[in-house]
Amino acid sequence: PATLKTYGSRAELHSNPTAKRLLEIMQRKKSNLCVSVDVTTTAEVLEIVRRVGPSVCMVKTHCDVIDDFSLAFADELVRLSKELDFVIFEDRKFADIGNTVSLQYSSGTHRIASWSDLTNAHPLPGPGIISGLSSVGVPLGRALLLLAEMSSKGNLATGQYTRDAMRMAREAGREFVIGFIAMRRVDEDDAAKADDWLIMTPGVGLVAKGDKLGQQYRTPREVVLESGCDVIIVGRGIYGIQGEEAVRAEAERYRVEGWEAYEERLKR
Ligand code: S5P
Repeated sequence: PATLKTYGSRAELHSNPTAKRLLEIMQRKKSNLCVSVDVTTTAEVLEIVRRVGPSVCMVKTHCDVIDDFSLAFADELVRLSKELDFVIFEDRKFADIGNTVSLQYSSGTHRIASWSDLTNAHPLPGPGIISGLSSVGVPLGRALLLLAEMSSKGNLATGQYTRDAMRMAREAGREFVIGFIAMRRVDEDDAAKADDWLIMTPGVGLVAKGDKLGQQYRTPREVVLESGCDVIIVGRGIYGIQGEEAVRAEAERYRVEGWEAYEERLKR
């Protein structure tokens, strides 16, 4: 199963260039940490990225919450992703018909496909959402995650919905869809067939157990060791810490926690 293979060796199981690059970065930097930079100015985003960049394999954005978003900002983020060696994940959560999402992905103010290596989509609208996004993303070497589960209290992505999300990914093939947002290893059936999916997991915190709006947190150890997930996604637990030096130190603390949980998992 994927949980017993190294990140580096799993790179060979992927043909998608973003999946390969991400797994190689994880191995090289000893990091399964993605920092979610959910702040509202380009200056703050770049400042946080410069601080946490050396500790992460991936930076996750919500470009639609940034007051002064521009394509020049996106260029700088891409430059930093090369300098500091990480993948960019715009957490757009597409959820419309294929034609609409292809326009939302390629065009508008944000032109997400032009700068973001990875994005995600809800499987809710059916397989057309994958076809629409892949028509834009595949020629650029981009990749997609499907939201098979969510971290928030009372969410509807459970049971048969989660299984149907998995089936949709399998049927789409592995050229563009590289894995899932999920809370646990949802791909146990596929592991037997040597199909490797990346499981990326938000709702991670070492201190808080949740927020006032339904978010639920687990520790890196619970997520990586006990639930077998590949990437931990941490937002406020890192960028919410007071003090610039403290943000850097907190990212490093989560990197070490996530990596130790992974190393322990390999020994099982
Ligand atoms: O189920 C989900 C899926 C996502 S992508 N739950 C989530 O929290 N997210 C995102 O992860 C969310 O949009 C936010 O950007 C991040 C979690 O942030 P935190 O501050 O709660 O760590």
